[in-house]
Amino acid sequence: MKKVITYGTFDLLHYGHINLLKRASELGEYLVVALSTDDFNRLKHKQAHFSYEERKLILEAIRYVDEVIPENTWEQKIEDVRENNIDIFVMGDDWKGKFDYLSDYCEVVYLSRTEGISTTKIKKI
Ligand code: C2G
Repeated sequence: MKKVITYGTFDLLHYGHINLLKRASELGEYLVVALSTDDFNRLKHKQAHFSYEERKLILEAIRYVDEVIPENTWEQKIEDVRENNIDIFVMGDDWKGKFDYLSDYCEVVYLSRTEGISTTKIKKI
């Protein structure tokens, strides 16, 4: 069973997130989402509207998502890949190149972002 992992805050969930999760899920048979905790969001200088528990509830309801785990630090990815027997790491291409170090442990795939939508834009509207 090919396992995929991706990371993010996924606040104010929108179709850009869904496009990413759908394509990520199509790369394997099982998709793990490492969801940024409220504390980690502070490290990312992000203020999510919904709490971790609320964002987790929403993500777990998505047909493409098989499991949600917490993302607490920048450094946990190698451990996550090993502990979860991950085959493919996926991120939107706004992160292109940033996680290439993971290619020693799994395949690294950057998928194109969906243009014209973002959580920031929704907040502004
Ligand atoms: N995304 C996308 N298209 C958009 C908006 C977001 O494809 N219009 C993707 C991002 O590229 C990312 C995922 O959706 O792969 C989640 O986006 P965010 O919640 O903004 O994630 P981010 O804060 O970038 O977290 O350790 C990695 C970080 O946790 C990444």
